[in-house]
Amino acid sequence: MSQLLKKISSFGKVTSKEKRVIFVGAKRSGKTTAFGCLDLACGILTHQPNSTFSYYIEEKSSGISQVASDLCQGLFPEETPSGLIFEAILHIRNRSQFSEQNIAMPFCETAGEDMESLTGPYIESVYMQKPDWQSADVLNKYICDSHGYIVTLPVSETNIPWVPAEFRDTKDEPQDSSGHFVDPDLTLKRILSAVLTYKEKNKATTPLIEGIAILLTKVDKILHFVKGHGMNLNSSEGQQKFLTTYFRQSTAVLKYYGLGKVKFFPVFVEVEKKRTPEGKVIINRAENGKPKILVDRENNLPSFSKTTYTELIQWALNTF
Ligand SMILES: Nc1nc2c(ncn2[C@@H]2O[C@H](COP(=O)(O)OP(=O)(O)OP(=O)(O)O)[C@@H](O)[C@H]2O)c(=O)[nH]1
Ligand SMILES: [Mg+2]
Repeated sequence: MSQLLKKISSFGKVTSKEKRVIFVGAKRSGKTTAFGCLDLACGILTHQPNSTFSYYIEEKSSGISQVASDLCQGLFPEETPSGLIFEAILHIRNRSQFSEQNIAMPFCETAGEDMESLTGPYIESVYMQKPDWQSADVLNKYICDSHGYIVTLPVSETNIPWVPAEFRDTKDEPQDSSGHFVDPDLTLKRILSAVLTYKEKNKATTPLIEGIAILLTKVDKILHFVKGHGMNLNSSEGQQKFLTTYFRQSTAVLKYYGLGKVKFFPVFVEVEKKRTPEGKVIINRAENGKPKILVDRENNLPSFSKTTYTELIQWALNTF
């Protein structure tokens, strides 16, 4: 680099303030798995030749950095204990000669029921505010005063009637604390409504939402059938049709934000399957009863939607 260029870059380097993009979703919607996949995708991007990208993980719960290596071993993460607020913050950075961009992505461990009690005060009327309003307020501000959101919506038999039989006996469906199935669409709608209500009430002080990503998780369950239902998830019409059919309530709130700001990312890890002599497809399971993940031993990676995760990181860097 010439002396002149060195001088310019040391004076003129634009370092953006760290933007905050919160990662939220219902319990069992695949957040921790998505975190592990993002960790792996970040690693891939970091190690590309001449890469300007780097990242680090701020651990908030012990074991979170284990997730990526567990996925490489074919194992899904353990259930995140309820009561934690953030399990990790993923910090990503793109540093070129003249600019530097920093984004923090806190993984909000708001198992559905926690999130509802925390965001409740902003949904209910002033006459029905909960006693924990004060503590909820701090968290609400942290969540609501963010520049963007990545929200997980899982493919689930609760929403999509044609999820194939082998995926119907799993224990991975979204549930509340008493074991009742919950509709991930409804949970997400509540989270989005709470953020929206907060932003409307605090227009002068809270940052505008610059982007929202919908991470449709567990897409491997329907990957081979979705086109047959007239919904090509790689086309924007197909995505629209899919979302408005199966995630009606969340999509309605997102429309209010302006769908132009919303980007859709279908993601998955692939699970091991086998066919019985009778022709029935069954999923191989680990000792803890969770499905086993298909592993690409050659590259020491799980079989997952690598390209889409890379696109998600690019989207974050281009949007914030
Ligand atoms: N088939 C399939 N199953 C998945 C995928 N991602 C997650 N799962 C299943 O969903 C379960 C829950 O995923 P997690 O990543 O733990 O979800 P979470 O949102 O962190 O859940 P909690 O921490 O319990 O709130 C896993 O144990 C798997 O059984 C996927 O891409 N494909
Ligand atoms: Mg989790």
